[in-house]
Amino acid sequence: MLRDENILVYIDGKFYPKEEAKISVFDHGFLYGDGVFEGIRAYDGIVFKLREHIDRLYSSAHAIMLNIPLTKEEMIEAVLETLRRNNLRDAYIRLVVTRGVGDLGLDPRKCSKPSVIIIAVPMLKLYDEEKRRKGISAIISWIRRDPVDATSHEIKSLNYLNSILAKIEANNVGADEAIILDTNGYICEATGENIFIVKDGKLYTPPRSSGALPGITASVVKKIAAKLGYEVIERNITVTELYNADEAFLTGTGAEIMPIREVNGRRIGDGRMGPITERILEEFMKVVRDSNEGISIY
Ligand code: PXG
Repeated sequence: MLRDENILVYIDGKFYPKEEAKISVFDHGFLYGDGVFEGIRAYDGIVFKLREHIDRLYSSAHAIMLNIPLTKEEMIEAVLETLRRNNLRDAYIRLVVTRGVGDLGLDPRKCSKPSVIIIAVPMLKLYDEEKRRKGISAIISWIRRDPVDATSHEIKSLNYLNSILAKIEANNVGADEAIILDTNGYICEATGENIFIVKDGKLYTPPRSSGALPGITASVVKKIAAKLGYEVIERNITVTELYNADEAFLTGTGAEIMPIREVNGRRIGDGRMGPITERILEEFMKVVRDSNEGISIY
């Protein structure tokens, strides 16, 4: 098993041992959070939905007028090469593109060369398996999601303070997660996961206009639900609807599918993983290992 301190990090076409993998303090990714990223997983030698993650990375970059110095095909190859160099089959991959080195003013025109960074580690475990069965506790954060006409989370940028502030509130009261509302007070998403509720056999999830990131896991879950015969409805969801849902769960690359057992002290459904969540999770764990759903490393 690869030890964490032995990992090789890709920076701008070269590989560096972890200790030497560094970027400039003048990089605007560091100074201003000016850049974009993706979190990707590989399961048993297959990078799950790699093409979709690369497409989203380039869409985020396009929205902030950042020209990634690699073609999509070259970027895919760089991700695969990073996994090969690290001998990984199961991995969590963090792909970051920063605006690059500039001066101490925020004008991105001063940054001539974006940097591409690829970090791959054996596997990120956000929650243990007991949490998976029992579900997580959540609070509703006071901080609202940046709306679509602000620093929208439709762009997966390096600006995550909006989510971090919500996470701090969850940490302060010992909750596992924070649910963030949109500017109109409807449910938006969690700090790094999309949200679904189940009511009377149907699934509901907030629309894109809430400012949530269009999640790749969420789109897979929508397809699985349809295949299993459950209707999925995208519409505004109120806090009261969440409290009274039969089931609720989060989706994300890191969290995969995570049931919610409690929100602000209100028990959700039976207070453990519900039957529809369980069926979707079971199917999801098959899909992530399907070679048609990703790109082979070796
Ligand atoms: N919303 C936000 C704000 C996210 O950052 C998702 C939803 C889920 O999207 P995907 O495409 O992954 O289904 C994300 C994804 C972490 C971590 O370290 C966060 C994400 C992905 C992986 C790890 O907390 N965010």
